[in-house]
Amino acid sequence: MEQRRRRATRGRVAALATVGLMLAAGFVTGAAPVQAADTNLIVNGGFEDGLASWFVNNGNSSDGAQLSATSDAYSGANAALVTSRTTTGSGPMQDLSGKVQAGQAYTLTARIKYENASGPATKQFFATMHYGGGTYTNLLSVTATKGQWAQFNGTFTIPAGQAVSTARLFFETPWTATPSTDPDLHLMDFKLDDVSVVGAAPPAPASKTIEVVGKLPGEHNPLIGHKFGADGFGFVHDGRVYMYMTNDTQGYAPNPTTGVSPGINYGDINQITVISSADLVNWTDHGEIQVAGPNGVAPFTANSWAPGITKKVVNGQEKFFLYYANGGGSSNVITGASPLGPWTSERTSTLINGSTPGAETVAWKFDPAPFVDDDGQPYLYFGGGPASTSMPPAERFNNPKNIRAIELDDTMVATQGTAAVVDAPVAFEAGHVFKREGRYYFSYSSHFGGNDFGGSQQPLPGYPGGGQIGYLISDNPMSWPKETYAGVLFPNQSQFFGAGTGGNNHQSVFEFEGKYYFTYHAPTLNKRINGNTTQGYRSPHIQELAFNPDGTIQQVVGTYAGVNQVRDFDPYRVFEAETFGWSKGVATTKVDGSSAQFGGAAPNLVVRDIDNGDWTALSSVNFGDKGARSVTAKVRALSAGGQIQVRLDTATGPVVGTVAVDATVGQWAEVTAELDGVSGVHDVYFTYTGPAGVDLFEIDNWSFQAATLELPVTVTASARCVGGKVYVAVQARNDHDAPVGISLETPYGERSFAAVAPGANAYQSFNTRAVSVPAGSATVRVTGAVGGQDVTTVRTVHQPAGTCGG
Ligand SMILES: [Ca+2]
Ligand SMILES: [Ca+2]
Ligand SMILES: [Ca+2]
Repeated sequence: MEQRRRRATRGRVAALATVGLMLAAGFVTGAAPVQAADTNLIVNGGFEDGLASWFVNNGNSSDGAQLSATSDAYSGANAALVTSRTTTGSGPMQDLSGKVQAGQAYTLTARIKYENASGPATKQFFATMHYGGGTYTNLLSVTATKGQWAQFNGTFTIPAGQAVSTARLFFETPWTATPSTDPDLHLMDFKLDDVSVVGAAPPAPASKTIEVVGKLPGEHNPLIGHKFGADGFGFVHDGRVYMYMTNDTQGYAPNPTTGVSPGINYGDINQITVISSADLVNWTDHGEIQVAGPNGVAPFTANSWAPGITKKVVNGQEKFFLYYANGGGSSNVITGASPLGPWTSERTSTLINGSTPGAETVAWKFDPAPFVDDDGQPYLYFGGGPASTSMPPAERFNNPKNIRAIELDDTMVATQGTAAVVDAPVAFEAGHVFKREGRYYFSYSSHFGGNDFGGSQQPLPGYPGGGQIGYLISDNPMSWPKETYAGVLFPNQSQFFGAGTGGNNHQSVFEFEGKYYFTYHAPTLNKRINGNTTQGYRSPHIQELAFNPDGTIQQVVGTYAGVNQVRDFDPYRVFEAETFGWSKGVATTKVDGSSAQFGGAAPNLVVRDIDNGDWTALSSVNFGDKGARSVTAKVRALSAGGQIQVRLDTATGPVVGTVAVDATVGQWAEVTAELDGVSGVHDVYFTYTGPAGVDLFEIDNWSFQAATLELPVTVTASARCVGGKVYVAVQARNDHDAPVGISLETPYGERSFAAVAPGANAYQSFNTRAVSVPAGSATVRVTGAVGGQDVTTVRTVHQPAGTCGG
């Protein structure tokens, strides 16, 4: 079928191939149209880096060949040699997807040679583009003489209507259905060198920036509005909550015209997104961990879904273990020196797979969730997917026995013993365990029925419906019979967020400062972008989790309001600009160097794509009674004339300061503005203005500077003669509204007063034991509290000269 379509395509492009022939033969003079930004789109066209970026065309399953480097080069040290060709299309290929554009003209050059002794005296070769499916177009042709390098040299224009999302260039001999009947004529070896395709530079990748306000001011769900994140796993360490998430933004590709992305493709995802917060409303974006894929921490894995993390002291060192699903087939773990890395792989193969004892019949060996018990014993919960077909349909539906519990050994990167069945009713995926008051809670997501689960079946009374979060309570982390089932703790998210928000879910539970919290996902940001027609891009949410006196869980209600802010935000320090409660129109990107706030091991991001009218905001910032004197931003100007307005409470609230981003364009610099009238607790909006249509600047971090706190005091000093000796007297009146400590210090002695009442004086007359003293100074040190903050004010007072007699 594909071959037939392919043959038809050949016919339509015969004329173009002829033009190519004429160009190659030199009948047409004059250079191809040259554009200012012309670029060679081919990587390693001279094969001087061996076969890097080249592979054998595999557009049809019958295509196949051996590709190797040869020193018989047209130029340089290397060329490519293709042998053992199984079809006429079996030849060297390079992927130009995303580089070539419809309607553009390109100049193609290449050198080709064949020399098989039994081959024909001359042979035609094609340069061909595979546009995906059965669509092939011959671009250029050349007829080579045996044993001599021939040259492709001509232009081709990609038709304006051609879809180019797949565009793979390869070299071949003219098509015939059964080349094996005359391999000397059709399947000869050939060599290739000096390939170039020159034309318009590749288009910039379409913007992924989310332009809508995805998290509405005042609301706390979804946690972030500038990117997606699914399967969130909440983890508490050192006073912060970290959320590790499947990077749903990785394959998000909104059409530049319609703004609508194709539906999510989990196969695109090999990164884990990390955010953290100390207050559960203002979240810091720590970017993505490149977990899997050729450049990943664990390159022997291809995907990184549904992370779970825990920490343990191993060989005296606290380490962080991040587990993830390598697609549906296996699970793995990487090791962090901190919750933010750096990350390494202690394994060279997956942790959970078909040879894990007790997991052989688990269809999907994914969704690994770690749990370390109070006694230090670690466990891993994993698994899901269709149940064994050997089960009766009703059992297959209600008790699929598709999830497992297994012990980890002390290394945390290997299992020990045999996995035990978790008999969670209607189970599908997303197992997770936490412990409360000596009992273990296993939660999970239920399946959606259908043929994989026994066809048309009904859940047993009390069992979950599709896509709900159920839970079990057990006294033993390895024992989960169906009798431990305790109910549904969260219905499907579409019950709360409406049309377009259904689908799968994945939960976790964490305890933070005495309260329990429940994490789940919902495509609410996707819904704010596209309305009720969502494409499956999920966002993290958190709700508080409450328990009944008997330890059962009160069913969670999903809301946009989310959870209360745990504490006010402290502005008097350097904090990352990629921290915000709400935002509009911005994106973030990782930059070289470490985080000013989180230290050398932590990645650093900057806020980018800042246009006129964009903003970021912080929730409940506490400036204290005395307030802030100034704000400083580390910025990189990208155009002249950018400004940052600091506003209170809303994006259109009063401007309390304006930062002129007047640093040299392209260089990082600190810019500061004085602030006026900023005290107490406020939401803070940084609103960005400047020339329209250009990126204004990037921001790395912020800091606010507190107004200097002083204790008010009135000080005097005098000298007089008493009984033939000079006495120096120092007095300090407490003008503060609360008692203060005062010390009076002179060269002739010191005296301290512990608690001087408001309006009262500290006074001491020091005997100098001299008949005459020169002028000098006395020091008055006042200690007290202003707005709950300890303050010391030091004043120096002039002490006049004094003399007796004379
Ligand atoms: Ca070469
Ligand atoms: Ca923007
Ligand atoms: Ca930063």
